[in-house]
Amino acid sequence: MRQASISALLGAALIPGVFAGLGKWVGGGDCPWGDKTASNTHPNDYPDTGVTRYYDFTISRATLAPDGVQQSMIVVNGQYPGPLIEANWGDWIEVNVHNEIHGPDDLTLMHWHGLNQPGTQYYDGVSSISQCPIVPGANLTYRFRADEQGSSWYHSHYSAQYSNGVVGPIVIHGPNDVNYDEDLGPILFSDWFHDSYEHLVDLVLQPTNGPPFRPLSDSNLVGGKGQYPCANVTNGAACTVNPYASWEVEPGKTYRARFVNTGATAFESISLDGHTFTVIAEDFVPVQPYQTDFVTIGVGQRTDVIFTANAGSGSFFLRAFNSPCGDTNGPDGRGIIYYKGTDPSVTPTSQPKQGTPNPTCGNNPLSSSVPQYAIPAAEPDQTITLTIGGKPDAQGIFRWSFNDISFVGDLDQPALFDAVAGINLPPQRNVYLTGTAQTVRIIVINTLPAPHPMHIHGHDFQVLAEGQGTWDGTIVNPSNPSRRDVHMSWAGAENGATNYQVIQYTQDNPGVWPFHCHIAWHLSAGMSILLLERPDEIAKIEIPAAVTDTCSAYTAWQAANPAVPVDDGLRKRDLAKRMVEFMKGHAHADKHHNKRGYRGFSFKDRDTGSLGSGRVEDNLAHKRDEV
Ligand SMILES: *[C@@H]1O[C@H](CO)[C@@H](O)[C@H](O)[C@H]1NC(C)=O
Ligand SMILES: *[C@@H]1O[C@H](CO)[C@@H](O)[C@H](O)[C@H]1NC(C)=O
Ligand SMILES: [Cu+2]
Repeated sequence: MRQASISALLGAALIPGVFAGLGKWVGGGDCPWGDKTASNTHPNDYPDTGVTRYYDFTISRATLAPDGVQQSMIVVNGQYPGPLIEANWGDWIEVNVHNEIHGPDDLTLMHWHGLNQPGTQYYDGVSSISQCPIVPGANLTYRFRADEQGSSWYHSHYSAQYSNGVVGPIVIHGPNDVNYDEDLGPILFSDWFHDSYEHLVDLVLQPTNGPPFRPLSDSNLVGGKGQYPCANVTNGAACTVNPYASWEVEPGKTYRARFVNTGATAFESISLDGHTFTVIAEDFVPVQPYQTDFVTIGVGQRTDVIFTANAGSGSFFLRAFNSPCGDTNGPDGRGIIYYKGTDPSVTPTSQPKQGTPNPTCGNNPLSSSVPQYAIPAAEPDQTITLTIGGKPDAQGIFRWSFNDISFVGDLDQPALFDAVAGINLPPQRNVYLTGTAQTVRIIVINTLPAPHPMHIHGHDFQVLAEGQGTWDGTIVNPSNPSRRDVHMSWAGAENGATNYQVIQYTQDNPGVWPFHCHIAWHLSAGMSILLLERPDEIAKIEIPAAVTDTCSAYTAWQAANPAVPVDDGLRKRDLAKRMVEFMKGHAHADKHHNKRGYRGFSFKDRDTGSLGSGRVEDNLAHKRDEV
């Protein structure tokens, strides 16, 4: 009886972080992709299923406790992580996104990470680029193709809003030439902050006159859950010890697990005690299976693995370690894989895998990443060299840049709208005209110590090379290089040394596409360029009225709500004061823990409103020295 009630407690209905196992495809009938296999089908050759999958999302505030500490969040359909979007390769997906963020009101919109939006860029859901934000009380229906297949996520692409919970998993079923018995579904990994995104962005964008402020996360969540040490709670928030997310396995079976990094800054090293992973997909690309004890994913990256339940019985920690590359007080994330018949509420005694240090914060070696469908590296028609930079601006605010330009968007003038109208984009959009080039190569040079998960919209890229020093032109696996949509640009360049990353993509999707760092704070501080692909064809894009209407609604809303500060591109302006009142309203006072603040930020401090210099000094104590 005890066991039954525990598994009921841990069931999908009560713990949305844990998904029930998935089928091989959605719906019954014949295999929706017919005889297409991963190795015989070009990734653009998606089936035409004629099916649309409908979803209805309401974005609202909620008080939840992912790591046991109650806090105010912004979530999809009342849950964290948000509901699973599940479709078959080639289906259409239609999601009606309702902004019901009130008390206080906030803007939102939704991005479908890794899907390429062929012909539908206006549904890419990126503020200042593909639409205006959805205003409170309004809604927008996105309709796009499941043009790639595998594992991914959706998230708000408005400021750093997703770091407060506006995320959820996507599974697109399609061919993978590696067999397995069961699909455990998506397992989301995320660093976690007990603080509002507005406040965090404010801190990041305070004048430091030096290196950037780097907020430390409080926890590392596995499957949307973590165990924050309640004794450390200092702001009076209620805290309980959450059960870890857990998944049941049966001896002898092989399982597919879909790891997704939905964090703000985390770099996750994932391992399963007592078991070895076989990697079968990276981002949306099925790869030749390779074995590893550790899977590494930066923000936005996904790795699908299979593992065989060959340990007989017992329970084992699924570990995610966000260190040394993450800025965190809580690097140690855990979930539990337990064999049928084992009580998942009993703490495993399993021992961690021994790993080798990864000081560059790099992904697994490029040489082991070989797509199942081979595409050779073509000669590029255009090569862009981007040097990552960063320095304080005239106000002393640290700005990230590519080739010395820090991206600034305009919320009420999406870049796509200008591009369709043939209006030249201003210099601060950091536009690279790639025109009709077939193949564009981008060499990213990192002269600074911070690692960056570099993400492209509208495409997968090939990763040709990475390393320290200067690229000598050697391509790793030139007949079939790694492909994905996020790749880590290494940390560790010091003393004038540089690291490089070489990627290239095929221009098969006209549009104005961001190529950006996926660390939320870096993007807020300008770390993006725009690729202007086939402008003549962009001019033919017909943006649906519902999308252009987001701008008139947004302009009207802003005029009617002049006191509500908003994001001026990708970053939030000056919201801390208002959030003080808001967070106070949500602090569930606990007599035992009512003295101090979040990680040293007390409500008393916040009551001073402006981020005065004393505050800044205190906060800066949390940063490390390098950028
Ligand atoms: C808003 O949602 C309603 C249904 O709730 C729907 O009829 C309408 O088309 C949606 N509007 C947009 C712009 O998507
Ligand atoms: C909790 O507090 C202890 C003692 O100050 C500290 O060592 C630890 O890092 C804290 N843990 C977190 C997750 O903040
Ligand atoms: Cu970055």
